Amino acid sequence: MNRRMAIKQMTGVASAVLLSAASAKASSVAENGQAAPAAAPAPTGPYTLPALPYAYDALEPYFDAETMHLHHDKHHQAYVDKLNAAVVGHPEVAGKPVDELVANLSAVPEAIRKAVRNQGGGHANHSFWWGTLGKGSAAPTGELAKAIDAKFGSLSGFQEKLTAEAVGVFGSGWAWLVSTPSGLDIESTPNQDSPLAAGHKPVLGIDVWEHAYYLKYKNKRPDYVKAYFSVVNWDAVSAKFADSKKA
Ligand code: MN3
Repeated sequence: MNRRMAIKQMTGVASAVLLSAASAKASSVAENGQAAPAAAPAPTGPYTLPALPYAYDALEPYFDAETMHLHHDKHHQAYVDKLNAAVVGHPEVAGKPVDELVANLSAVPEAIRKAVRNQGGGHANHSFWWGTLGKGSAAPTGELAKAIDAKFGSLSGFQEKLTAEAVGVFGSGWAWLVSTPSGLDIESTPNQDSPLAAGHKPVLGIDVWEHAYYLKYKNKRPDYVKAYFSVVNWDAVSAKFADSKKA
């Protein structure tokens, strides 16, 4: 093969590649006027993002609407999307409620256990959390009010202890009030670990990931934790405690 022939052949290959790429694009566009997706679409289930049970600005000025949009629509959605991607090909896992998965991680196949712990934990924790927030209820009621007084002396005693726990979390995580077989307790979990993994039922929690507060409170986590106590839906939290005592 002389040099001219070699160049002609290479040019021909290059042209053929370009042509086939162009015709593939043309044919995928021709069907419905839209470009075909490059790969299989991301799964949209079985787990889904629950709607916020109030408006995005319902917790202003304590939790700002922009943070609520990002936190719910982007961060929580990402946990759901990644959990759905993780359980593809694992129907024995995908059929279970997410709380059940994070409560019993050892039953999850090892290949996807870390993803379920992190993404499933994120989905479980946030799904719990949105329902415990709201304005307009000033204090716990019923059995929870009694249990908090018995354990922490008073509501303010409880708030002091939970604040210390939340401010003390190193890096990303959560501080919780949990219901355990031996009563109420305060604890924290790193990352998106759920108290359910230890057999503890969350009654109330504070998300101390920076995505929960950085837009409004910057590096001042104590200010955010203080604001959190103005958006606790004590009626919902009291109901969570009552539920935790059942079964
Ligand atoms: Mn969060």
